Amino acid sequence: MVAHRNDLSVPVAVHLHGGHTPADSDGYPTDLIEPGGRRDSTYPMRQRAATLWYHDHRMDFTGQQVYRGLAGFHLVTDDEQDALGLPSGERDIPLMITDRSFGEDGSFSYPASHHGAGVDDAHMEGVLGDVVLVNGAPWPVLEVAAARYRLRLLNASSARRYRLGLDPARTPLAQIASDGGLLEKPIEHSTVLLAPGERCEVVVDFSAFKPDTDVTLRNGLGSGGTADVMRFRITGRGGDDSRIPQQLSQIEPLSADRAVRTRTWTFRRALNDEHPVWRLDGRAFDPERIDADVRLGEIEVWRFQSDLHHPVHVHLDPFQVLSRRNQGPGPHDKGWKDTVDLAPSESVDVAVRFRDYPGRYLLHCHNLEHEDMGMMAAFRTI
Ligand SMILES: [Cu+2]
Repeated sequence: MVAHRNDLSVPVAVHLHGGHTPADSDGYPTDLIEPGGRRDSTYPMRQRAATLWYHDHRMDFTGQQVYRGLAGFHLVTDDEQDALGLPSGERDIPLMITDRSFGEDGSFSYPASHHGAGVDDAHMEGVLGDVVLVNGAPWPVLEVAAARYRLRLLNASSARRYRLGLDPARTPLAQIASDGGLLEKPIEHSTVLLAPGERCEVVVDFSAFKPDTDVTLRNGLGSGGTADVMRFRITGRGGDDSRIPQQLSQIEPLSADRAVRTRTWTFRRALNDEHPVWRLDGRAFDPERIDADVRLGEIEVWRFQSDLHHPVHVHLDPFQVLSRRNQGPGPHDKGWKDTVDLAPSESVDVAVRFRDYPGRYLLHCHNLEHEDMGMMAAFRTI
């Protein structure tokens, strides 16, 4: 149980992203904690070890409230993971990556709405900042020993996607986990792609670099102030008894032939009174409406279709990516996912199975401005 007390002057809603959480603790966008109020959330943590994060989910205000800081890590551990010998302690580093813009006085400048709820037409693509922050600091420097480190990468930005890689690229990024915890086997990447909401955990062996050198974590999709993310400064040799086992975990495949149905969800732009808006299945989110009933324990194929980039997030339970554009999963789709990056005009099939908790949950675009424009739907588990 976690008690959230609201000392702010605005209502908030708290969602544990990736949490396998009873419905009344999931942070539905209208389950508000009013100023001066308090709400107790139950997080049973009957789930695999994984890098979760909590963030605001208030209807129509999520983008600006997360922008101003209502987000943080929530790390789940378990015995399976602890026994593997991965880098741990001071060599297990959560890195929350965001982009922000600042006013002349150094305050956050959230441009999309100066008049309360919602997003104006000029920010249809979402809010992009011109400074990259890691754990709240602009372009920070981390001193590291010449040893293996586990980096838990989280894209907590409103709308920016990143392609992250080391410069110089002398050693691979060995991916060990994604949104829903450990992969079955590590995957070596030269760069990793992260859409808003996604997590990717990599092990980097800094012994590939000479002491007293700097290594930059770059964003291949950025330019100017968003091309660099942070730096690592190698301090010297360090003892290292960590390892990356070739078998990390076992994952039960949710195969399409066990699915009871295929459900299609379409993420597209629409017009509302001649204003462009983002819609899920052509409708704006209505917190009183249930858009689908789903039986607990059954496997379903959910087909997500897009017009442009949309990072699709499903609450309550993770899913497995089956295919993209009728081809196999992409290089960053392995393991249990709770957020999947849709490219323009793409169709992605995932297999999902909800467990344990009946109630009302969300799926939505995790571009926070798209979400605030109503690109969300409610499903009910029964
Ligand atoms: Cu979107």
